[in-house]
Amino acid sequence: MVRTVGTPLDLRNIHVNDPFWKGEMELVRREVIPYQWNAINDRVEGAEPSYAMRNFKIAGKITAARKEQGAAYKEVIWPTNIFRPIPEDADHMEDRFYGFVFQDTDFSKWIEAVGYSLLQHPDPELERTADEAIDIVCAAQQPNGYLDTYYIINDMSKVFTNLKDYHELYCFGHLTEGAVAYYQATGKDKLLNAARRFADFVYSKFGREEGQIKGYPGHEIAEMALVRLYEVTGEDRYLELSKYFIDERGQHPYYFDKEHPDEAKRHGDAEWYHYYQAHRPVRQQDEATGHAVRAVYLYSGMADVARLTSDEELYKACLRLWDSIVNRKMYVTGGIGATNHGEAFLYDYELPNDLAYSETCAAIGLVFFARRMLQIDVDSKYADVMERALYNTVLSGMALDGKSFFYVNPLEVRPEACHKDERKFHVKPVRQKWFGCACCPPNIARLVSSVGAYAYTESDDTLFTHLYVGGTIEKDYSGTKVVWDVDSDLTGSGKIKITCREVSKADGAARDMTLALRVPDWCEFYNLNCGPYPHELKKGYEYISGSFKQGDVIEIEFKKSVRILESSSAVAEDHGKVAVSYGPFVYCIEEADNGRDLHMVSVCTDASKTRLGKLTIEGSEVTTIVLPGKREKAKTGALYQAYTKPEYDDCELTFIPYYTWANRGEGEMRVWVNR
Ligand code: FUB
Ligand code: ZN
Repeated sequence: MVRTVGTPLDLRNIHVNDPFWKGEMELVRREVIPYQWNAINDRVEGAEPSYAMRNFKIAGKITAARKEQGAAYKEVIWPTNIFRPIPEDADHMEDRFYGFVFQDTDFSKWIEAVGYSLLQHPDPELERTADEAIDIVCAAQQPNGYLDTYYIINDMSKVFTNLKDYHELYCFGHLTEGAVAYYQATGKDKLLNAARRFADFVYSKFGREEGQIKGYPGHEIAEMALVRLYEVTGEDRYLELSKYFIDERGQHPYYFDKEHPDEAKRHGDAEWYHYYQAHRPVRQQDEATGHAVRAVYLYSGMADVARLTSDEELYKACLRLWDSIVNRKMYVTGGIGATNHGEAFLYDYELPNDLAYSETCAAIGLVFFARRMLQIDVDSKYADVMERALYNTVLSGMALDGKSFFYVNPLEVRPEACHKDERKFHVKPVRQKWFGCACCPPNIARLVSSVGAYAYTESDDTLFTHLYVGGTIEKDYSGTKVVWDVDSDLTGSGKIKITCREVSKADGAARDMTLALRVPDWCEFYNLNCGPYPHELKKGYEYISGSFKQGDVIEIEFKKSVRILESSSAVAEDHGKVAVSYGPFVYCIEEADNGRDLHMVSVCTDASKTRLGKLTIEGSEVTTIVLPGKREKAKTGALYQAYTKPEYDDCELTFIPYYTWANRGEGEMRVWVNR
């Protein structure tokens, strides 16, 4: 039966001190959160303004005026058919909404990251800033609970008239996620109550009853956000609404057709709306299609609802969609969404390296989906994908100094093409300070600062260790509290030591407790020392059970070796090429170490010829992989000439972890290298 076998570790019960992850979290705390605060207040010189806080302030004034003046209030109406209004001239700046229709989410993601960050690092000044921001946001809320500045400012009569494209339910979802996180971190419920009132308003408007809207979000996230709201409040209606959105999606006649009859006339009756995953009911879907971020956000919500309602059929759809992604549509870096066109999945095995989209947010969504599948079935195949996406594409999204970001994460770059070839304009050879559509950087901030909730899940009697993020963890085993010290060097030596620091039994009874330790797919050999306690390997996890005592030590060492990977022959793009990985990291070659024209080099596939090295990139020491290679001598004669046998020079190729590329200026890069 589909049911919950694990819930994410409550972030109040982990204090991260991992040598790798602590650094990433500190970057978010010190660099990203303050920068983002300036960005959402339009204080970053040279960056496109966000307008987010400004929009909330304007909406607040309007809300106050509506309340004070009642029926006498004279509505000011602005057009609601502009996806990204920008100020035409300074005189018209006042009292208009500016930015993308979903600009409110800049705040929502920021407050979510702030919540997680405060848990690891209390900061009264940041908390005060956050509280003031919350006051501004809540002041914009309508008496009926509605809270989306685009419509509050422009025209309330148009609320929920363009679910397909105008992101209201996406804004609602992000606001809810931020509110839950901030409440869980601080215990302060002002924003949570605002999110609840908004949720209650949405609940009253959507459903199968007469007069209700039979629609669903154009951009998903509300599905999983409502589940979080349900889990924190215990209110069934939020789960019910999430299930409603999931089940209504893709039903015939299409809701989006009713909303946009002109478009419906144009596209006829064929299966449509793949972009929105609304081409057919989700229970009948078996291929991941359309906009990749939307897709994985939806699948995450589906997995949540399947788990909480023991819905086998919905779970089976999740299994098929998971399989479609990870076995046919995922890059070796855990990136998804192969085309710029619609930021979307392509057909099976079509994974271009230089044209890749592989949006940072999509990899983040895949992490969300993987964790939710793990909550149903503790099988290491989910954690393997979660780790692949997290350590490679998600981290590649942020520079090593935390000051610039990738939206698109290609697997092959020739900078000239990024500048001159229109098909590749979406691929940037260096990270950008910020984006007009700034979805990715704040998404990285909220995921990195909550990594503990992905690294560990728990049941009454088991702590499931998926990612070995080092830290101190408190686990309540049905009344027996254990403090575990996880000393992890997963990204270095591969050694992990878990010490039972404290055991406090409420009732003095001996109780069996379990630690489940994942064996990563990249590890062929490991040593486990669990003292007197028995262990058993199930679905890629070592289960160690016993009545643990203070001072018990469990050690596991994952032997790392350099792995030379090839893709299925079905991936035409990677034919004749190999990729290199070491531990959780996928590697790449860069111009800075290997010169230009990386298409002319080929690498030796005998991993035993590897030499490991060290390199400091932007202040971070990384392990390099040096392999023998050959560089084909250039033939620079005519554009075409009679074939002659190629000649080669021996060379050494230096590989660096993919997430560290593009931290040394502009240059070529390749993950898949000729063999
Ligand atoms: O539409 C909102 C966000 O902007 C999406 O999730 C991203 O892909 C970007 O298009
Ligand atoms: Zn994004």
